[in-house]
Amino acid sequence: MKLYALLASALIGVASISPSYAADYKSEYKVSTVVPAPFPWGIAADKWIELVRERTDGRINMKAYPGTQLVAGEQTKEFTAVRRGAIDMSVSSTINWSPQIPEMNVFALPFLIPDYKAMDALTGGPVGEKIFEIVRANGVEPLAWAENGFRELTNSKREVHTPEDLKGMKIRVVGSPLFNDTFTAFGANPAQMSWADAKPALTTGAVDGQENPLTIFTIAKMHLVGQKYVTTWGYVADPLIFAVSHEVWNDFTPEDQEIIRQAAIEAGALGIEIARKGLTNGDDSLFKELEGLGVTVTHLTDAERQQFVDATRDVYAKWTEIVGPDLVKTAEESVANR
Ligand code: X2X
Repeated sequence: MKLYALLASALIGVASISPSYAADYKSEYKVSTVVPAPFPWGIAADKWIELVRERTDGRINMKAYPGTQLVAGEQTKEFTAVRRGAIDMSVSSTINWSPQIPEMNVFALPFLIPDYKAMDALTGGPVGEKIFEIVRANGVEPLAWAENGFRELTNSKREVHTPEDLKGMKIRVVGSPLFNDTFTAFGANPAQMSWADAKPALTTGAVDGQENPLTIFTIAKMHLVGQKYVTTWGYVADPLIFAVSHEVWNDFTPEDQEIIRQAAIEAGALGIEIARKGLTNGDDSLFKELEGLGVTVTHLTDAERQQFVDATRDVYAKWTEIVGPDLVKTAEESVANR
């Protein structure tokens, strides 16, 4: 009798709380990324998934779909798919969303961001807020920032110290046409292609080089596809955004929304920490690792770097108009006051 009573009250309990969740929840939420763990990007996505699972006792089941496979590898079409609800959730590069959201090109304005402190000042300040507002107005809920990193130049041909060294080199780029403009201004020959096509193109020599954070270089073992030269120039930075399509976001209870948001913030902090490991705070182990792989790492002198900066001033001016002069001004102020 006692057992029946217990069981009955347990069932009533379940029945009375179930309408507040579960009813409309999917059995799986698909999380799009470009690269999986052990890239810092994939680790950040996995952490998000794990924290949400733990904190909802498995009620919210997210699963990572790397390689932007949900859009057949076409990473610059990811945002449209998230907006339409064809992708539930994502951890996404601003580069890949910049073809649809011109303001996101702010992070790729050549040489706007001199260091990590400046990157933090942008994502953590009014620029980050503005970008989140725009994403939200487009039907996607932005939750937190993580990081792919500073994109450094690599190639199979020679050490690159100045634009002269880059002349005529075929360089793989991705994102909005800003990247084509920048590499054309350097005197290189840019070729736009997805990440899925990049490694084969490097392997066959269809392209000579590419630009990506050094964690991408080491984990993807780019030295094995002929990339023998790395130039650290810090020309653009690549933050990542945790996001949820409003199509599914609006189905979550406010409590679950808060769990998902908080988990993204924590996963983002971890992602940023890993993305910077070996590259900052007096820890240069990643550069040592590169040298150990037989890669020549060229750190530019200020005068050499200035030549690249000078080469891109017209591109910077042109894209300031596209990004929006007010947002660029805010960004420049955030960097100056960091
Ligand atoms: O495609 C790239 O270069 C990558 C992996 O860094 C991005 O998705 C922006």
